[in-house]
Amino acid sequence: AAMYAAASPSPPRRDFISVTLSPEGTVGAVGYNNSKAWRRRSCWRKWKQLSRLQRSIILFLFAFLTVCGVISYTSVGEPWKGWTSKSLDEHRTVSDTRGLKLANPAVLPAPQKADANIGEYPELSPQKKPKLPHVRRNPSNLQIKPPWRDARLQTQLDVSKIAEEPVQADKEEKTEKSVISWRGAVIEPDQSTEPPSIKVKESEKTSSVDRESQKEPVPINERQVAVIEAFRHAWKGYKDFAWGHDELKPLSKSYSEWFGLGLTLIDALDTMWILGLKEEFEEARKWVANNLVFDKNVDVNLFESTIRILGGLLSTYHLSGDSLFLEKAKDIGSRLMPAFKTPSKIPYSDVNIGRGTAHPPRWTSDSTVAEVTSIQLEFRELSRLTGDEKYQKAVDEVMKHVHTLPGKNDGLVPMFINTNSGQFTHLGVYTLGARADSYYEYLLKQWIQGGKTENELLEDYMRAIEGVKKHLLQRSQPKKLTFVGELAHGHFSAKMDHLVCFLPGTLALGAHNGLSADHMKLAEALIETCYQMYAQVETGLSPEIVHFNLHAQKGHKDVEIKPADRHNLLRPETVESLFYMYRFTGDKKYQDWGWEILQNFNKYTRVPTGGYTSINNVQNPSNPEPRDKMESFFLGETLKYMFLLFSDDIDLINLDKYVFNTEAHPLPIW
Ligand code: DMJ
Repeated sequence: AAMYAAASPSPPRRDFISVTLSPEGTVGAVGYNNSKAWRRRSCWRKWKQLSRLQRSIILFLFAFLTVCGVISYTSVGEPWKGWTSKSLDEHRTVSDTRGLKLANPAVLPAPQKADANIGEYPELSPQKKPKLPHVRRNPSNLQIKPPWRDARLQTQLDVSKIAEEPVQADKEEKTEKSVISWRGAVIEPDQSTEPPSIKVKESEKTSSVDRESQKEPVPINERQVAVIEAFRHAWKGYKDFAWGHDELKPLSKSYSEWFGLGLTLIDALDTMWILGLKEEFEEARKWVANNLVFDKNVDVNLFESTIRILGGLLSTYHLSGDSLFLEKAKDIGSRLMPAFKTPSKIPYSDVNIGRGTAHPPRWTSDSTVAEVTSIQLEFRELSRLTGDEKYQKAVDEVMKHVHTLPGKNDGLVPMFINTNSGQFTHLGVYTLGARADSYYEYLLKQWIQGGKTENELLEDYMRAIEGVKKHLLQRSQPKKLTFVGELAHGHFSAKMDHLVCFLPGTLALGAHNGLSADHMKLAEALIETCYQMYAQVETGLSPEIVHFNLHAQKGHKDVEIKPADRHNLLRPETVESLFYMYRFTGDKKYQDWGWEILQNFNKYTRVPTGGYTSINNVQNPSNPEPRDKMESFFLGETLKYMFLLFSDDIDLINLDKYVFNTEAHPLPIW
């Protein structure tokens, strides 16, 4: 500072040092150099005045401190260097190697900035990852090996011997790992993987099955055998009466067509893989190879065909490593793209996959919010696998648009969005049920899929859950069950769709990934409610919609059912959430509840000649009024989640490696 001051035209007052610059530009040091020389001389004089003993002590201390310094540098310096370069790498991969420009810029905060934003979400308290109660085998890679097994042999198993004892060492290893806190979220470093380059490496695309093949098969238990038996029974009906068609009509021993694309068969492919049904899988594969043709003049619903067909093909490709499924996925994926050609880029609901044209439903130019925001996992994965960014770009654009759109109520979204204006319509109605449900699910799941780097998704998710707490949560009477109602123009309705029962599972998944412990508490309360939606009903099966009693009335249960709502479509949401709850808590009551539900499906919906059917009346055990339809999600989701719920093998679709799409098709976490 003194030098700059001396160089200025009118130097300020200088009290101690005078410096001038010589014409050659060298420092003509008057006071400064003289005083330095003077200090050097006076130090030397003082050193000389010391006794020999004093000098030896000082030299010894100096040598000792030098040695200590060198030792501590080698032990502390290396990890520090590693940590620093890791965080630099993280920054680099986020901004450079993505390959595709993300709509939501991916920002993985560097560890040293961990606390920077704490306070913005005070409700997010760091939570330790729950300890896993199950036996864990060698760390596995991405895929599972086909567990081909003969289910008949498994009935002889001694179920009591099946993995129950917790593995302490492994638990400790888990909790010891350091965490990165971001806005209060605790994120395991090994989960916070770098975002993928847009095209997955060739080796990753094909070899995941081989990498798993070292694993020894885990024996299955009696309940899983019962699921396999149920699946085989359902499959028999489909095979005998509906082979290659969309849905089985088990009573009339025929089929119904929706898109004419073998919907049940495709939805069930990865379930067969997971259940180890080799013969059935091979037969279905042959049908896909020889008969599945997308070049058809047919209108399909973008959302339904994405989650069931594209999702089913992608997950089967990942589990089996068979490129046939990837080729088919690419084919259907590209045929769905015309849906995004709208003035607002919010996709139309329907696409003609043969003609390449798309349109909204006949009566409106609106699309459903859940539909346009629940196709992202699948299209993003398709981009990753093909290296073609157009799929991800299209769906990311939708999320980016919805992120900034006005009309939300504390993060809760309306149910419709206009494809011309891009604005929400029918404002003022908020639900976690039909038409909005999977918007919330996919916020969290995209965040997980992308390696927990896309902050806007997490922000929208956290805000929405706060919105749920603020506007939609109530307690019923007499059991004080916590439920999620609806809000219509400021009026609360105690109505809850069975569809909402995806929420406990999603909340638990968020908590497992480091979000607030409150979310887990809410998940526990809500799954109890979802179970009661079955347990309080005469058949032990939930209706499509329930109304909760807000006031205690003699002789009334918590759950009331309106005549128009008492059907059951074999839906998966409660079983899905039971699966997550069991995985994350190890509490066997969740398995027991699922077991009750399976038995009631068998009692009231099983058709003796093959297949299961939706029913019209869950309140009439003597005549539940079969509807004569087996939805594809019964095989795609309900039975798959049942099988996983009864499993103690956390590597059977490891939730730190896979994220399920909304149709229960597991896709890899990048
Ligand atoms: C499935 O197609 C999906 O789970 C979707 O998200 C909601 N509806 C059905 C199952 O109930």
